[in-house]
Amino acid sequence: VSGHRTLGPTSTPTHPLATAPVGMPAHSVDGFVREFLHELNTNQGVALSRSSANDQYLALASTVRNYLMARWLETSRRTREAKAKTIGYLSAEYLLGRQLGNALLATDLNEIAEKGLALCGLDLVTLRNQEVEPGLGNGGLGRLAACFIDSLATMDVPCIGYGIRYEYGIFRQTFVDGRQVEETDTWLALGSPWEFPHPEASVQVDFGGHTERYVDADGEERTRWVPSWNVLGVPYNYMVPGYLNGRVNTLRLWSAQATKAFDLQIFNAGDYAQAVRAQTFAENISKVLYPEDSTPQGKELRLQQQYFFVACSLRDFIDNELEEGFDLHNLADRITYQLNDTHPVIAVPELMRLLIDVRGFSWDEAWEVTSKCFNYTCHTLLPEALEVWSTELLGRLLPRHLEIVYRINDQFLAEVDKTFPGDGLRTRRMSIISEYPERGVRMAYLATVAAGKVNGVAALHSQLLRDKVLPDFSELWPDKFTNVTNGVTPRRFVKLANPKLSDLITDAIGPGWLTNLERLKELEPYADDPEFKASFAAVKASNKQRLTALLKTRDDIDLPDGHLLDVMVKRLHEYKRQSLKLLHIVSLYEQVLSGKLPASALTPRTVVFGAKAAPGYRMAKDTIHLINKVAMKVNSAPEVEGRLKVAFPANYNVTLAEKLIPAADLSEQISLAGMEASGTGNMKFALNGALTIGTDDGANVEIRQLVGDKHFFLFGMDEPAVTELGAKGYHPGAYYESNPQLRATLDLILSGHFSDGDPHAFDSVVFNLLHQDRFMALADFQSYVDTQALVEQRYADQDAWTRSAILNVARTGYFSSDRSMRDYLQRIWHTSPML
Ligand code: B1N
Repeated sequence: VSGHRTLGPTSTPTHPLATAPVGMPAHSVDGFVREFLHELNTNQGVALSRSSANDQYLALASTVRNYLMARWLETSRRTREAKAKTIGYLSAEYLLGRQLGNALLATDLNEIAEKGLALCGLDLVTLRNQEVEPGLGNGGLGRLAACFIDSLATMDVPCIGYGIRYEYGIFRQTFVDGRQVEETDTWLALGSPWEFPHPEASVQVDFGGHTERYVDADGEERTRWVPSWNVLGVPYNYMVPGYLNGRVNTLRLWSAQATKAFDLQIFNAGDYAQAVRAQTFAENISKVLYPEDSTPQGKELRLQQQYFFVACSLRDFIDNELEEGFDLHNLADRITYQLNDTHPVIAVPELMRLLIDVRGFSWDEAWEVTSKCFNYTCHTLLPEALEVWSTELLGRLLPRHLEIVYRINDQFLAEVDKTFPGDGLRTRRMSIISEYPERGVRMAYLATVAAGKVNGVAALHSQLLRDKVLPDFSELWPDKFTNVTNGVTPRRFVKLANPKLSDLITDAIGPGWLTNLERLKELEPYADDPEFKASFAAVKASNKQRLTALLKTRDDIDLPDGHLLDVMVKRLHEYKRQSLKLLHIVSLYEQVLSGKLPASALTPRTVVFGAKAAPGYRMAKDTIHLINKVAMKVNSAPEVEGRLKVAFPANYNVTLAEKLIPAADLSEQISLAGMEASGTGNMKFALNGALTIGTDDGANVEIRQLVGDKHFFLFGMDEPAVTELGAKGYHPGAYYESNPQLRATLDLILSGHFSDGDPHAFDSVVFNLLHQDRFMALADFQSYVDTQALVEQRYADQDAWTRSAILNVARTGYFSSDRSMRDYLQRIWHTSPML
């Protein structure tokens, strides 16, 4: 299975169709109906009259797929022929969301499909709702990868996204008595019409064993890796269609399988059960996505996953995408790998190994190539999120790679010593190898040493990355560091998620903005146009109704009419401070309950939470429990009836985001300043006309600069203030003592009011806030509730609010992931779209 596959016909084709350019089916309702019924009959093997909704969905998916197929084949032919430079996006996560709607949009087939299906007595929306989204990511990092590959395809840039085909994606969240319970995500159970497996192109990946020195035929001393076990990587290809431009790039996800050799060896020895176990062992590698966002655990299987997909991906490009005989000294002319955080960084020693041990390069030649092929994006500042692999584990799983890392480190530290002679402290600080608490490989340092460019994901984050995480590196190589602020694809998060707003925008400024989002600026004058404002408000109201209907059927949640819709959706993490939002809710409730405030003084408000907690993250799970318990109490309290509601639909995912975000009035972006690298939900909300209440953190900083202070609710400490408070000693208890409203709020939770009289039910969350509060929620409490009062004042003037909402849309076109991709192309990849 290794090396070049035999491709193409074995003798010269004579049929005219065999050499003609691939055709494309015509766009007509009749043609569509014919193809749809054909797929239903031949693929699903059912008649329309006997078909299930799932059959119909699958038939529709393959019909649309067929329209894209000719373009896919043509794209790959054109790219090879042009020998164009490809972006190899290496990411352990892709949070794609549903595919059908996007494929219909990219092919302009939505109307035709709707009409054609209606002629068959079917409803497009119903069929779209059959799709189970592939949740192959945790949160922002995985969704960003999905947005980026969409933008590259739309901008006609050759890109292959490489990742893992997890059999089970992010867990399905349910609540039992308000506590999170995880269920496995069986996204493949009803069939997966968007993937194309290619078992014949499988790649073997080795693990374990030891290394040996030997002298080759030329008398050169060389090293060989003698691995002890291996698995097969089977590629599954997915289409990544550009928006109406005929380009279809590829996402290639790898699935692990046992190698035959491995199975047979054991089977021949007579132990069938053991052979099956071997298969299970191998297939475990791509079995399940690790559900940790921002706080990876150093688990062996995770390292196996990382090496598995990266080894497959490098081999795939070198063996199958490049023409035979290509001189690998020039590899950087044909591919640039983007490392999406440190998860794929093992690719660096893997490319070195391929070039040296397999291709016979010298160390220096190999480093010359490798150091031109990689760039590294860092997505965090949290120290516990920086991956360090113990040398014990790495040496056991990948002994040759550990040797290579040691040598990279020796060579690097020699360079440091040359620049800063005798500065032993500095060399120790900068070493890729850490010594405490155990000897380990700092993957972020390895990435930084190997990368041509290192970037953070928002201006503030990139600054802090230089100043606080990698200061020695930025001193040594100031030009290596750059920023590319994240973005989101407007195709999914404006056009698909908010069709009514999209129509309104097109009515005002004409078409074309969806691929040139800065054109939203042309909406600015409409912020003072009464007719436009009325239409804009009507779109928001209609999106709220759509959400109300969805939450009723999906979660049996009743959303009241006419409320300020206040939304906080993101992974549950202490640094994001869902607990601060909760304190605000309890504070409002407490003031009414204790008679300090008449209920009539509250602006009718519904707070919607959406958040998954990592299954092993106790504090996060306890916070979910507390939110649900507060929701139950508040929602049934007559004192705040009609004034305050809390909704927490379970299993927040991309599909729900597409309905929630367009309905929101207020976007909660309240992380402790300096902790959220960027955020991307913040961008989606602003683009859909929600106002932000937020700290001076991540991309919030840039959102506020663009929309203007008057149209953004800023609160809390900024990053220097946070650092200062931390340095002088932070004592959360002092805020409790000195702030009566905060005290009353926490005391109400401690009284057992939300836990059927049990005063200890939420000790973990409350005592953590009182005694530790690593993310300083209590310090920002007063500023937060004061700013929420400003929100209410502003919301009372609906006209002014709508004006601000329109200006948020008009001024945030910058956050298109098309712009992010342009920035990567110019500052990092040094390449351009195909002509
Ligand atoms: O990446 C997003 C940013 O917008 C967010 O601010 C940032 O928190 C997020 C280990 C991560 N950083 N690190 C991760 C995910 C999974 C995992 O196993 C870390 N995710 C982010 C996009 O830049």
